[in-house]
Amino acid sequence: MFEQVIVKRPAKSLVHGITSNPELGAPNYEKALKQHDNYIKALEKCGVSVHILEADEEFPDSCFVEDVAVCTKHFVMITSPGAETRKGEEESMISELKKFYTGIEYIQKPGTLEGGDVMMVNDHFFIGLSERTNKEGARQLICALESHGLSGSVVELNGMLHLKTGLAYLENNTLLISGEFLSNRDFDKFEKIIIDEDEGYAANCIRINDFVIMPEGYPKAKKKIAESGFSIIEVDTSEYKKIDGGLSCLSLRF
Ligand code: CIR
Repeated sequence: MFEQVIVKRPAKSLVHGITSNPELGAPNYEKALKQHDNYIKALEKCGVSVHILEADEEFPDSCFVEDVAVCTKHFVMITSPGAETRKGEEESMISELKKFYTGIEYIQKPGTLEGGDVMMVNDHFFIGLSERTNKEGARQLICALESHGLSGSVVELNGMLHLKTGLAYLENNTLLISGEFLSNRDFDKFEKIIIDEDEGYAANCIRINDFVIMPEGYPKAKKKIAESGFSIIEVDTSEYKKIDGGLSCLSLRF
């Protein structure tokens, strides 16, 4: 069960967010705000308390709060973003997380780690080694997890931005999976819902209590998730997609 969720309002500087798809154009700020409102409503429908932080203009990507912390049931790890323009974004999250956690730990340089690379499956955490998360960052997180009776393992990435760009754990031993992860043996033991290449963006969903929140506009993925017995809430995230952001990136859930 998740009880608390933290989100941060998109900044006007969002239009300068990092993107691997410049051909999609810059996000429309007004539309992004409306989509954020709807995202918050969807979270509330799942029965969690949503804590809404003010926008931080200094950091264009700061609405993607998932990347700056890894929340576990015993402690929170403040990360060390690997992207140059995101370094320092984590600072403002510390005081908010202190309201909920007494155990706060920190990834130390030269370790880098972004929360989008961390997928929690019960007491185990899969950690993607990506352009943003290095071996040292992953090692520090695994050490911290083990000292709290949890565990972690690394997954080599080969082109995906983050681990959860192509994977989502929906509970009940079920994974949404796409792209390069389809052939990865690390995920053999799971029931898999395969997301087709042309709907790859829909592999980034979040299971919150009784619902799966998924992006709007992916009919094949929606059908498969519904057929597996999950109740779906759809949210339009088109403006965030333009800068490589998905549903999970927009919240911290614990
Ligand atoms: C970035 O490149 O850092 C942002 N434009 C998108 C971050 C997406 N975060 C995530 O997948 N957890």
